Amino acid sequence: MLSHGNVITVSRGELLPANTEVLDGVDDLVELSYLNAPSVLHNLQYRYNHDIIYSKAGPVLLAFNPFKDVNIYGNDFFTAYKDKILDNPQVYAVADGAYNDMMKDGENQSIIISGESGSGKTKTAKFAMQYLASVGSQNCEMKSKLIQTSCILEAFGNAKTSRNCNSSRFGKLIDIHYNAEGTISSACIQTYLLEKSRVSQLCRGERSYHVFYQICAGAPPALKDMLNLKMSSEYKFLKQSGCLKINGVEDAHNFKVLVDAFDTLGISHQDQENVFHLLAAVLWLGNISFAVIDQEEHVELVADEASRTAARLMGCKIDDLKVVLSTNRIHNTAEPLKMQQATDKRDALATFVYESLFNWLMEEVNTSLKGDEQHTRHTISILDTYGFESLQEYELEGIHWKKVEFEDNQECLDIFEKKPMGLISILNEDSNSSKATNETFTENIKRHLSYNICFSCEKGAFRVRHYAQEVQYDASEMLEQNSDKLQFDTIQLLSSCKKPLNHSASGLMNQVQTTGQSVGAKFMDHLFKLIQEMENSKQHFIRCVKPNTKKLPGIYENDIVWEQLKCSQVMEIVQITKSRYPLRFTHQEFASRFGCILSKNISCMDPLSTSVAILQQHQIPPQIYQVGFTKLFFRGQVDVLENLRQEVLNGTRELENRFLGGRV
Ligand code: AOV
Ligand code: MG
Repeated sequence: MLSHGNVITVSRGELLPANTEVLDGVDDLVELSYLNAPSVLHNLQYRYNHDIIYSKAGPVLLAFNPFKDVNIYGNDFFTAYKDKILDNPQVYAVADGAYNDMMKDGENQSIIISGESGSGKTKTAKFAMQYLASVGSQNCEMKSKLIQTSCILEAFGNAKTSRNCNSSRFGKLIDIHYNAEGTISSACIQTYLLEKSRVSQLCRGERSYHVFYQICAGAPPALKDMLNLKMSSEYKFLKQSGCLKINGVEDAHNFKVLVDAFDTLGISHQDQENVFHLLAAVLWLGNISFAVIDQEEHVELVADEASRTAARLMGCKIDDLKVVLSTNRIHNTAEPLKMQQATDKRDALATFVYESLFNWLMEEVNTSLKGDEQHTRHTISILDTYGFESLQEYELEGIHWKKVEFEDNQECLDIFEKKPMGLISILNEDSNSSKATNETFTENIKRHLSYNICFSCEKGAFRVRHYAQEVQYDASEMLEQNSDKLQFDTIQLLSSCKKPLNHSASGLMNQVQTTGQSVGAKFMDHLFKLIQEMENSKQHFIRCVKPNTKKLPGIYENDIVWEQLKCSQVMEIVQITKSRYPLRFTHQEFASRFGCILSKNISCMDPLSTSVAILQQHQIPPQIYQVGFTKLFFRGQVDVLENLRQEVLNGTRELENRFLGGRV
């Protein structure tokens, strides 16, 4: 009979054993006697229906997105986890575990958060950060700075997508440094892979970065005047998707919150003004238009409000902007452009302006978080990746507990660094070649790296087995990331503009001229170091799960959940954990749990003797358990005992009821 009362007939072979009801809603899936898909799903659903959004799958914390506020965060809960009054699965417990391990073992820690788009990674990262900021905060200023960074990062790096109204379009690693006493000494945020195309191109129903709508809605009149700022509906970059607002989000209010965050981080008013200038410049660049000037369809930039304002805000002459956007300079002659080329060049410029702004801001944030660096002893890092739907991203995927069978990491290092044919060299070479396409690049890396046991490649994606996990990289977008679309004349124009554009432009010139290393290769290098760094730390995994695709509370869709569990190999992890770390009870726990099924009087027996007596009386095969001094270890299941216990409890309850009934 199904739970809703329908009766169906199935053959015996199709039935899977269910766990006893006693095990309904256990904290850790490892505690389930039977580990089959329906049992696991049932357990998680049971918890979700009771608003228990966190569970353990062995060493991994599963975090279900509640899509509503659940009252389990904040000061009281912080204290309860810190003082170990609460120890059920929770992100605070993971953060606390990392902090304690760091203090105890003197080892760096990392908290790695994965999950698909909209599953709650960024929220979870924020809760972890809040905990870690509070636990080590005799330094209140650092705590509030750290907490305020989220607001800046999200304004500039998050946007509404079809899957998540506050989707991160970049990855981030937050390093929190502690001194020997366990107080925060400084912090550092590394960001990577900002989705740049979003600045100029939007899908229907999505939005660009929040900050654009915030400034349009919330800038005070004087600032609006200074920037010649209009409503968001006036800008082509923003209005193209037909979506300017997000339900329940107050862009104007969020602008004030952003300015407060800037102030808290000590970003000067002059710098804030620069930031606002460049944001408005990007919007005005998008409105620049071109007019056809001859029969060969060559175009010229129209000198109107848009181009004049954009030039003023960037700090360059309109004539220079006109030359750069209407022509390509080839050997000292200016070759006129056609419409598509000119708009592409305009969009590349706008994108670069935004990217420079983003990078500069991250530097400012980090300068502000520097604190008392020289006393840093250890670090806890929080990695918040970004969702699956994006092609640009890489994803820390799955956890392979069966550790790679080689002693050192040389094989893996070779993939990246081996010269001349490691990944970084190939990437450099191909991005400098005009003939290279995504296909030739993929072929190239396949040809040169397939020999390596840590490398596998399929359909444009390749995987590298790092020490404890496999990382998937997307080859198809890597080349694109890597090619610097900006032409030299654009870079020159930017170097005459205001801060921080001039800095980034000269940075670009230096980099290409002196190191010959392209942007993408630099990124790979960076990412690679980052992964190495995490592998040298003790890792704590959090896997976020989206219980439904409707983004609504209270809905649990079995197939959606199952897909995600499968993807992250949750069942394998639980199984391995179970076989490695069998069920454990202290004798005390075991005796008080199963004492009721012992026929002898146990009141005079110590817990160890009670445990042994229970096992013997019920003829539990000795090969499935071990008796330790303080604990009992089980390799298999104690289902027989659980069932007996249940029977006894039911019987007692019946008796009690009868007895009570008689008395009333
Ligand atoms: P993501 O980081 O995993 O997506 P978010 O952390 O942005 O997902 O979460 C998406 C939304 O789910 C949030 O804006 C909240 O409304 C809600 N949410 C998630 N976790 C919680 C929680 N613990 N309590 C309350 N609400 C929550 V992406 O960045 O798109 O991959 O690329
Ligand atoms: Mg996110």
